Formats: sequence, C-alpha cells, structure tokens
Amino acid sequence: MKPDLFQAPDYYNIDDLLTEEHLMVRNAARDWVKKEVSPIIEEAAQKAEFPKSIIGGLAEIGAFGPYIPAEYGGAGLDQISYGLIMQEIERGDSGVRSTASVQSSLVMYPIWKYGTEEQRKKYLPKLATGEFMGSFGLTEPDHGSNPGGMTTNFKDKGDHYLLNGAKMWISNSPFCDVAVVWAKNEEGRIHGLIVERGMEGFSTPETHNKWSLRASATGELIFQDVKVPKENLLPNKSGLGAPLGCLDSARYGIAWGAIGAAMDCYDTALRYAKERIQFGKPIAGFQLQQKKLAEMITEITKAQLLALRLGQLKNENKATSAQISMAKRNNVDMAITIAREARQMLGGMGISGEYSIMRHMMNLESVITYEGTHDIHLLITGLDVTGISAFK
Ligand code: TGC
Ligand code: FAD
Repeated sequence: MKPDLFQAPDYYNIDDLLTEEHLMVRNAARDWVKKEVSPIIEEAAQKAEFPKSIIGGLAEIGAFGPYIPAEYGGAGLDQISYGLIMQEIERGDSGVRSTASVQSSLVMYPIWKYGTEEQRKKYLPKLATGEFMGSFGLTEPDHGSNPGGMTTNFKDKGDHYLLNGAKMWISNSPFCDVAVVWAKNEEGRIHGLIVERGMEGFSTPETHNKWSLRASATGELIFQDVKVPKENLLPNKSGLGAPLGCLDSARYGIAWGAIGAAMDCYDTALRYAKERIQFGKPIAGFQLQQKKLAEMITEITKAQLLALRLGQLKNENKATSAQISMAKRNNVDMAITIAREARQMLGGMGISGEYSIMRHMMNLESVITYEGTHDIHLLITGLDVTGISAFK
C-alpha cells in the first residue's frame, strides 16, 4: 500500500469549535492510525484477518470505553471526543472501528448502564484494556431488522438460567471472551445476559467469504443448553429498548466514523487528481473531476457539522434516537457515495489495494447495513415526523 499521506479536510474551520481536549484526543488517534493501522491494514483485509496486534493500541488511545467513567477503566471523555476517536479509526478502516464500537457501545455500555456494581467491576476494567474482548448478540438468522421477533431464550432453572438459540452476523464473535446476548425469558421479555467463552454449549463459528469488513472478524454465537449463572443477567433494564439503547450509542459513533472513511477517500482522490496527467494536464483540471471533488468536500463539511451538533446534544443528554438515526443514515450514505466517486477518479488504480478507496467502499456496504439498514433509518425518521409507523 502507498505511504499514508493523509491530510484531514476542515473546510469550515470546524477545529475552531473543538476544545483543547478534543484536539488532543483526536490528534493522538490520528497519529496512531497513521503509524499503526495504515501500514498493516491492507494486508489484514486481503487475508481477511482481524489484526489482533492493534488491540493494545486501541486501548491506549481510549477507543475502548471513551465515555465510560475512569473508575471503571474508561477514558472518561465526552461524546464529541468519542466521536472524533471513531472518525479517526474509521479513517483507517471501518472494520477496526467496528471492533471499537462493539467493545465500547455494545458491550461496555450495557454493562455500565444496565449491570450491577459487581458486573461493572468484574468486566469493565478488563474490557477497557483489551484483556477481554466483547461481542453483542442481537441479530438472528430470521430476525435482523426486526429484533423484537427473536427466538433465543432462557429458562429459570433455580440456581442458573438455561440459554438456547443462535445469533448471526456478530462482530468480534470468533475471538470474544464475553458476549452480551439478548434473549427472551419464559414470559417473552427481552433481557441481556453476559455469556463467557468456555461455558459449556457456547460456540462462536466464524463467517467466511465476506467481501466487506474483511479486517473485522464476524461470526455466529450458538447456545445449546448453556448454563448461565444468575449473576450474569443485566438487571437494570429489560425489553427491546435495552438493546436499542446500546444501538443509539453505537450508531452515534458510526455517524462520526463514516466521516473518517469519506475524508480518506476524498483526500486520496484529490492528491491523485493533482498528480495524474491525462491529455497533457492533471485530471484535477477537468470540470467533471472538479465537480466530484467539490461535491465531496461539500458533503463532508455538512456531515461534520451534523455530527458535531449531534455530539453537543449528546453531551447535554438531549439527542433523540431519531436524531441519531438521521445522522447515521446521512453520514454513511455520504461516505459510500464519496467512496464510489473517488474510486472512479483513480481509474484502474481505484480497484487496487495500493490505495484505500476500494477497501473503504466495500467496508461501507456493511456499515450501511448494520446497526439498522439505510431504509430502516429512513422509516425511523418517517415515524418521527409523521407519528405513524410504516414498519409493520
Ligand atoms: P418499537 O415498538 O418501536 O420499540 C420497542 C421499544 O424500544 C424503544 N426504542 C428505543 N429505545 C432506545 N433507543 C432506540 N433507538 C429505540 N427505538 C425504540 C421503544 O420506545 C419501545 O420501548 P417500550 O418501553 O415502549 O417497549 O420496536 P419495533 O419492534 O417496532 O422495532 C423498531 C425498529 C425497527 C426501529 C428497531 O427494531 C430497529 O432499530 N431495527 C434495526 C435493528 C438493528 O439496528 N440491529 C442492529 C444489530 S447490532 C449491529 O448491527 C452491530 S454492528 C456493530 C459493528 O460492527 O459496528
Ligand atoms: P433484513 O432485516 O432481512 O433486511 C433485508 C432488507 O429488507 C433490507 O434492505 C431492509 O432495509 C429491508 N427491510 C426490512 N424490514 C423492512 C421494513 N419494515 N420496511 C422496509 N424495508 C425493510 N448484528 C448484531 O447483533 N451484532 C453485531 O455485532 C453485528 N455485526 C454485523 C457485522 C456485519 C459485517 C454485518 C453485515 C452485520 C452485522 N450485524 C450484527 C447484523 C446487522 O445488524 C443486520 O444485518 C441488519 O440489522 C439487517 O438485518 P438482516 O441482515 O437480517 O436484513
């Protein structure tokens, strides 16, 4: 892969709206990605391997639990810092950001918000350092967009719960030490359970042959009469709102992360267009290519402002789920559109692993699907503005 010459676009001087702490956190993540992710990520994606060697570094830049309080090992940062970290990591690769999103928002967050003090103390510090890696099991083979229909279930057996069912498309599953699993009790109420690797009847087969998110490990979570200790139930929230509350946090991070992927594609295409000579001049001098670049920087700037405002609302605990859906949908769509345009600007080189664009483009096909598809988020906005559900 080419050396990483990334220069972040900031067309509206948005850095001026960030605090010293935001800039420090963002720059540390940016430097780390350049040094530790860029040199290895292409090979990892080509080999379809999650690069476990970067787990310690992710922990050091605060990517595991950025907003989890320091007393539990988290970085104790605000929501904008969390977003900026996700942006920088996804500038490197969406699959690496996935690993961080799952660890922070889908594993640490529910343990922190819905767990007991004992559960927080037992799991959070180890998840923050990457000693434990986590996964989040909501999606099932027959229930993706409609998680409320899940059939994974647990029965009260007196001194333990007996868990049965299967989850699929689970990020980090093949190597996770713990899984936060959503299942129905005998009354059909959804609860979260912490399942640990090594529990009898629990297996995590890997899903192969993905063309997207190749540097992230994806797999299943299978439960065959797994005896889960009663103290592993997350007691402080139940119902579908519990897992959806975690998704709010992860979707918010994705709204920022997608900007990173878009910035990398734009920056790569801009540099290439200035250097590539056809018909006796740089292709950046042709109006059609300028249209692409001008529209890219316009859309990136709009997405940056959307994410920043959402971050301010999150910091004030005022962001609604529907606002988060709008930002996730808009920013991922913006990023995938830019990736496709940028890929074309590189001509044949656009499909080569020498450049990051095709990898981003393929990754974003997962990002636009997971954490609620593009269409599901549109329906969430539709419901919010009309008051009428078009889901069912
Ligand atoms: P509905 O009746 O609307 O709601 C059920 C209950 O949940 C509450 N609620 C929320 N709570 C918090 N945050 C949200 N975003 C919420 N949305 C809804 C709601 O108030 C209600 O509460 P209560 O107390 O009244 O019971 O539910 P529904 O069955 O009609 O479904 C709504 C729908 C379709 C929007 C929802 O199910 C949905 O978002 N579907 C998409 C599924 C999804 O996003 N799955 C993601 C799986 S995890 C993943 O992809 C990780 S990828 C990780 C990575 O690698 O980065
Ligand atoms: P379906 O729900 O079958 O949807 C198929 C199509 O139908 C979509 O276009 C959808 O928009 C459309 N559709 C569905 N319902 C409606 C409706 N009411 N109106 C209009 N259109 C509709 N899940 C986890 O729990 N944990 C993870 O860690 C995780 N990681 C993932 C990693 C990857 C790489 C991928 C690809 C997925 C991951 N997922 C994870 C699963 C992901 O959240 C689901 O794939 C996603 O929610 C969509 O579900 P589905 O694939 O079953 O599609």
